Amino acid sequence: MTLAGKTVVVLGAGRSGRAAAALALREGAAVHAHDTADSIGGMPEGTVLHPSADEAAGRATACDLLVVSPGIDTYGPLVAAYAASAGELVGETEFASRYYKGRIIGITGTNGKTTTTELVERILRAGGHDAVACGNYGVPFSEVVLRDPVPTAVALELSSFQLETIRRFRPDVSVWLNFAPDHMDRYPTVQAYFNAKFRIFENQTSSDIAVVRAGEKLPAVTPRVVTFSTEDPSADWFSDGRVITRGGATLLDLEASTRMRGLHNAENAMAAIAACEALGIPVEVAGRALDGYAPPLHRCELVRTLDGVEYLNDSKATNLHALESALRSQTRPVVLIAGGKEKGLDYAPVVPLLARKAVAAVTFGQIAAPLAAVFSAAVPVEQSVTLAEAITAARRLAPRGATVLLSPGTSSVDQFSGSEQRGDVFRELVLNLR
Ligand code: UMA
Repeated sequence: MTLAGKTVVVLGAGRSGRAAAALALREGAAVHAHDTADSIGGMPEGTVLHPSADEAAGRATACDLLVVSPGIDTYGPLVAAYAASAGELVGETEFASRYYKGRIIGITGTNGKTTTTELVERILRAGGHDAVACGNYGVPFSEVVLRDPVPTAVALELSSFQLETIRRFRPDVSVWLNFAPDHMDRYPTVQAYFNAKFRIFENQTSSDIAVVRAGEKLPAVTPRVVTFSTEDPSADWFSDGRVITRGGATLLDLEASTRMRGLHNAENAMAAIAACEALGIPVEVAGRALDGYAPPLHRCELVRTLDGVEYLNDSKATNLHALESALRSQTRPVVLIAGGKEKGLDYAPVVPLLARKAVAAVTFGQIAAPLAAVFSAAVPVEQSVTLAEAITAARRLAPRGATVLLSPGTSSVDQFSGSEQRGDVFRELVLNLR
């Protein structure tokens, strides 16, 4: 009971907060949950609830350990108020890692984290581990630590929000997929966002491994680096997007034996195989584990073909880089549907790619007007308010043989509860088209 006699304050009573509170209770702490919402539900029994949290409540609260949920700005005034009288401030990932003794493959990057996390879990299981995909993926790490038996390995998806509050957290293998500006509504600069993510390597030693996309501009890191690439055949792992090779030998035929398509998926698969090999899982086992794999929903998911037009659901694209990846991998003329919440991103860099790949675009949501202004430098653009209106407009604009691609390029919370709900609504609307 390492926390016996200690007071733990959990700030944010969502999924992470609930799991962190349960873990702190197990460890014998007196646990208080604070949340800015006016009611708190679902916390484990024994937690003292403090709804309507604000800076004044924070200043009046002392604790030994403050566990901050990832959705709360670590550098904002609310956390500053709570941190003033806290012995130590950590995030939920750091907190859980202190009670976990299994192997950790930590996965970060601006895009592809979720797919890679899923692939790593699949390979780890094929390699004999009782592995779980968790972290930003959906299941909080603390929840996994509380399981009985505790899984022997985790595929831990890590957002910048989770990494910015680590202290001693040290993955056996870190995976750096890619980096592009995102979350500019939370970070003052792109560099600040990069710095948060780069902390994944901070506590690794020379006996640990970092799996990194070749060509990423990273400062030197301590762990041994293994590279993968779809551009540079001299990387440790190489793919042309169709097959994955190493040392010239084909390991996995993506087109023939999986439903993964596009260069970004080849990168995700290579990163996952390399990361698991670092934990001792033979590449042949990894190759067999990925046989038959179909990517998750909402990632360039083919919903249907109607009047010769394909409708693709890429609702998971919540930033510009993901939108660019989806556009780049299209082989038919595209009518792009994009838009959603204002995140402070600059969309001008996509204009040349849009001009090459698209015949028209439809914008919707909070950023419909500014996005339309940027996109109109490349293609004819129509503006809508709702996703339903955007689909109607896209259908009208799409010639036979085209692809209507929902790849919003920003988050959904101006109109939906999250990107999954947005994708589900898109699928349903498209399936109901007559
Ligand atoms: N809250 C406050 N004050 C605030 C903001 C929020 O009290 O200023 C409270 C809310 O009222 C709510 C709680 O905090 O009760 C929510 O906490 P949270 O936003 O940290 O969300 P969780 O439910 O704990 O989910 C988090 C991750 N959410 C975020 O990082 C925003 C989930 O990632 C993750 O799956 C989950 O932990 C389990 O580890 C989601 C996400 O959107 C999928 N991630 C971002 C992304 O992928 O782009 C980073």
